[in-house]
Amino acid sequence: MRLIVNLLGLLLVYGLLCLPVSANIRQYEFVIKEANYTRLCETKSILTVNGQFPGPTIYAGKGHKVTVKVVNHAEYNITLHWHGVDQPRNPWHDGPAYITQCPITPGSEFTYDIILSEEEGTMWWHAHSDWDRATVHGAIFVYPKLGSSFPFAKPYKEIPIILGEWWKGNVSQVLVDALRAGNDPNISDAYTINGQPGDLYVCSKPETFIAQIEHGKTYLLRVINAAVNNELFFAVAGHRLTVVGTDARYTKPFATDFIMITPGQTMDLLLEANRPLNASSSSSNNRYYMAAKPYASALGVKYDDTTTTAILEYITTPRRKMTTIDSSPVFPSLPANNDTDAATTFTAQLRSLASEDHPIDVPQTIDKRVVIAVAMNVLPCNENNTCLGPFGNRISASLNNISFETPITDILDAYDHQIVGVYGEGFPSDPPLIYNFTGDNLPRFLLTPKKATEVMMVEYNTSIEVVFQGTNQLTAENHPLHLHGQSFYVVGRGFGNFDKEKDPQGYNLVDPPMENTVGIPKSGWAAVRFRANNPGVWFMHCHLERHLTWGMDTVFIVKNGRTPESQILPRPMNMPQC
Ligand SMILES: *[C@@H]1O[C@H](CO)[C@@H](O)[C@H](O)[C@H]1NC(C)=O
Ligand SMILES: *[C@@H]1O[C@H](CO)[C@@H](O)[C@H](O)[C@H]1NC(C)=O
Ligand SMILES: *[C@@H]1O[C@H](CO)[C@@H](O)[C@H](O)[C@H]1NC(C)=O
Ligand SMILES: *[C@@H]1O[C@H](CO)[C@@H](O)[C@H](O)[C@H]1NC(C)=O
Ligand SMILES: *[C@@H]1O[C@H](CO)[C@@H](O)[C@H](O)[C@H]1NC(C)=O
Ligand SMILES: *[C@@H]1O[C@H](CO)[C@@H](O)[C@H](O)[C@H]1NC(C)=O
Ligand SMILES: *[C@@H]1O[C@H](CO)[C@@H](O)[C@H](O)[C@H]1NC(C)=O
Ligand SMILES: *[C@@H]1O[C@H](CO)[C@@H](O)[C@H](O)[C@H]1NC(C)=O
Ligand SMILES: *[C@@H]1O[C@H](CO)[C@@H](O)[C@H](O)[C@H]1NC(C)=O
Ligand SMILES: *[C@@H]1O[C@H](CO)[C@@H](O)[C@H](O)[C@H]1NC(C)=O
Ligand SMILES: [Cu+2]
Repeated sequence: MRLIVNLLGLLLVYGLLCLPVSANIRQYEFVIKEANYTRLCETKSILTVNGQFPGPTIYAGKGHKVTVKVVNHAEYNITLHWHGVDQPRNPWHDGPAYITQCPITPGSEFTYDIILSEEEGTMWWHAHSDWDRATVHGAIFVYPKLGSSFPFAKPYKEIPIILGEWWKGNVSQVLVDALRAGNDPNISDAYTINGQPGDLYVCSKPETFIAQIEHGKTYLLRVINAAVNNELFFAVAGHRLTVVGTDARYTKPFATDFIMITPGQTMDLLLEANRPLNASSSSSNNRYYMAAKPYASALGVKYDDTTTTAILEYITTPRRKMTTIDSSPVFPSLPANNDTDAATTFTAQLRSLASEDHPIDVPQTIDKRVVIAVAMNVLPCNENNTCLGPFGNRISASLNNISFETPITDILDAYDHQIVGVYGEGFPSDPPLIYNFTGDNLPRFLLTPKKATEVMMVEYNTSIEVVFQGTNQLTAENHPLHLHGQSFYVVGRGFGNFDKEKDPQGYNLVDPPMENTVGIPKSGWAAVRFRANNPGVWFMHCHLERHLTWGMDTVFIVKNGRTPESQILPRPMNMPQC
């Protein structure tokens, strides 16, 4: 049962912590359409699902199947991706445009099968075409199977916290302009919590998101970073948070005053409503700000340095009439925007729950190690750019010195039909050039990547380790690398250059966190392990949208195994055509 209360324009959304129905297949219809939204004193038309921003939440039980019929009533090509859902053997419905499908063109429709397996907790869905995901996104909540329960006391209610980014201008145009100029895209004008910028922005106060809570109860905050280009710190004034899950996997609980969350990640947090209640006072004394602001790791790159807020409000009895906020609620303390130590210390605490009911299976040995240098680059201009980028070039980005070129027909179809010429199988297993990746003053000749569409072929059931090596080329930055089709164990992270003799000795092979998006530390590296037992065509990319656009992407094709159960499902009849 879901309760939606619209009280004096203050929207409260709580899902009760059980599923409305126990049916194993749930069906949704998502209509892509433009809708007018007013934020920061200006009204503009944005792309939405069913007119909602953020879009509708998908509720499911562990292991269930969900279908979403997408009807495109907009004037844009679009695709949707179910972020964090492994989609066993089902790359057909994974979503990235020109990787696993051709776009859903205006006026047409496509039904996605979302096959859930091991995921339990919070995920999300978003558009995976151009920058449409700025406004086309929503939550996916996956509940324990009937008869099982959370690995912690059942929270009283849950509160979705969807962190987003808002541009006053047309986001599609921001992308077009950035590609034309060859320079950094316009920064956003606000961050949002559940679609609302909050009290610190002009014209936003009356619609700030307010979650009403009862003293003595425990709440589950399901936090999703759906921002386009920014990692974020998030905290709640007056309350410590207990992290219990990330990326739809449970973690060993730990208490923290703030979190750092990269685009693409989710975090499940318990909040105990344990502040003393001031029943005699005006409501402001029983209100606490929740706030998010950027963790901006790149030096010299312009970013939106504003702060979004929402409010936790204790319900007093007798219930007070809600009026506009008369005085400021307590504000949380958040790390400085450039506080890499704070980001690192927080992230280092994440560990898998690894309990009897939630076992893990970290590959103890590996068949193959792939090292991927993650770099910012520049390319010479062509007639389509005006060269406003560094050194009179245009900005680009790469993995192992290949700046991914998106094909005009999808890779999965080409793989399935053995069409040659769409992609090559030459994505290198190691950086083509070994240099001091995290050195200062790197020579300029390193900066130019190759533009190509190269994938990495992976034998079925390979135990694979991927080491992402951050580089200082152009700008050092924390890059959230996201893999489709499987989650991975983050076995190690560190600063400087990865040392293949020394660093593996420090790996956590006991209870590393399982994630689908890992932040590669600025001027550092991260090592992940997984068993490649999900055959398919799986996109891997930085989840900062501008880096994805510039080519910080590649594709892993996991080959079929020998048995029918280890092979890609047959191609659905209704795939969109290019
Ligand atoms: C948005 O508002 C403009 C101006 O009032 C109007 O022309 C347009 O039809 C509206 N769009 C939608 C989708 O309602
Ligand atoms: C980008 O920012 C510039 C400078 O603020 C502004 O003039 C321009 O309209 C913006 N572009 C878009 C598409 O919003
Ligand atoms: C936004 O910009 C895109 C790309 O230029 C354009 O196709 C679209 O019509 C614009 N949308 C609105 C609502 O102005
Ligand atoms: C309760 O609120 C009143 C009125 O705002 C204030 O004077 C008092 O200090 C508050 N008490 C506590 C314990 O915060
Ligand atoms: C962060 O920024 C502050 C203020 O600009 C500066 O003083 C400080 O040195 C910076 N810290 C780091 C770690 O870069
Ligand atoms: C410039 O853009 C046009 C239209 O998209 C395209 O046909 C052409 O190949 C582009 N030129 C280069 C050098 O990429
Ligand atoms: C790489 O560069 C860093 C930063 O300048 C320096 O501290 C380190 O010694 C260099 N490593 C090697 C192997 O040259
Ligand atoms: C990337 O490839 C280009 C073109 O082959 C080369 O000029 C450049 O030095 C390479 N850079 C690195 C870091 O491998
Ligand atoms: C995958 O590899 C593991 C470890 O080598 C092995 O136990 C398992 O049987 C393999 N599975 C398949 C389907 O080949
Ligand atoms: C939309 O997708 C179709 C099919 O791939 C393609 O032919 C068309 O050029 C695309 N339109 C735009 C505006 O990208
Ligand atoms: Cu990146």
